[in-house]
Amino acid sequence: MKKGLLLVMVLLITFSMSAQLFAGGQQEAEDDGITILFMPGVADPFYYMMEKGIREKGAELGVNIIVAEFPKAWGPEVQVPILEATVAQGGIDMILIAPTAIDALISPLKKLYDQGIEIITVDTFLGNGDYSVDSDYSFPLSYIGSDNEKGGREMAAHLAEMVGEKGKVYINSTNPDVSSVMGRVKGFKEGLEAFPDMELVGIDYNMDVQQKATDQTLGALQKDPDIVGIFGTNLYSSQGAYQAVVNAGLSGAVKLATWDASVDIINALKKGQIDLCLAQKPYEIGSLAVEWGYKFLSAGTKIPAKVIPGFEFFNEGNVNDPEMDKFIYK
Ligand code: T6T
Repeated sequence: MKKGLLLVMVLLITFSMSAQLFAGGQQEAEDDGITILFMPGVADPFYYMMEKGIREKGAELGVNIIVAEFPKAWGPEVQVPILEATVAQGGIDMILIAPTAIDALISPLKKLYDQGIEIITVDTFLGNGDYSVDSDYSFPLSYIGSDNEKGGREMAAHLAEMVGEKGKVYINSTNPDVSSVMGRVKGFKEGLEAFPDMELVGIDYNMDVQQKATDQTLGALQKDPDIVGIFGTNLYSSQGAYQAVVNAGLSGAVKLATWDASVDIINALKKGQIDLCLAQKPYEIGSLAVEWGYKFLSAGTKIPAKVIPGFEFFNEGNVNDPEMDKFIYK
């Protein structure tokens, strides 16, 4: 009887110890008093992926993460009021923000910086993005995001190859004053210079409205029916341009080089209706931003002025490769 009781007690203790250990493994690190705010550019799958990276790294490091309301449209007039209202609630040590313009965000962010809040810009930057040289926009600690010019150059080379290095091409972009898409357009134009038989016939700005991108691309195809290739510089530009090419019955005939790996774009690539897609690494951008922010706030570690995760290209050869799945924005 006594032996039996002892056995039950041993079993109970073992069970409770392993339950505690298991729970410990699942637990997030303890909150150490650092609060970081994420201010996205707009409500889209790219920034949802970034939010995921931010939240998961925050949980791992014990950083308190606040995510501002996702702006429903792109632009400083929507983003700044959300930013200011969220910061006014207090307690923020650092802001990770995708500024929706290179110039209009300088003054609102400087005001917050002067109140003692550190800034890292993610995905987009202020001014020319060089925070290592003293200027009125060099107060952020770092830019963490893609090398958009490099991506644009590589995009041009791939598109040139797809169209036999000759013919007319068209760009659909979002804004003329947003660093990310500006860089992509600049790089693309530079990349085209290597192909003397290729001509850029136009560029339109859709202000991040997909239907506008469709209408503009249809207009460009009517004006220049011999366009052979189109570059969409972000998710909505790409999805809009894709829709235009489908509506015009030109799938396959006009090559589509797209930026941002949304599920819709990857599905279109699988169907052979899109030819190329550059996938950025938003999860990694978010995760790195929290990691560097934490190191700076907790130990004063200097953050490199630029932190650049790479990107990946989806094409018909690798789009069904399970290894590529993790680069789709889900
Ligand atoms: O392309 C991304 C981002 O990099 C850009 O700055 C804005 O548009 C996206 O969020 C895609 O919609």
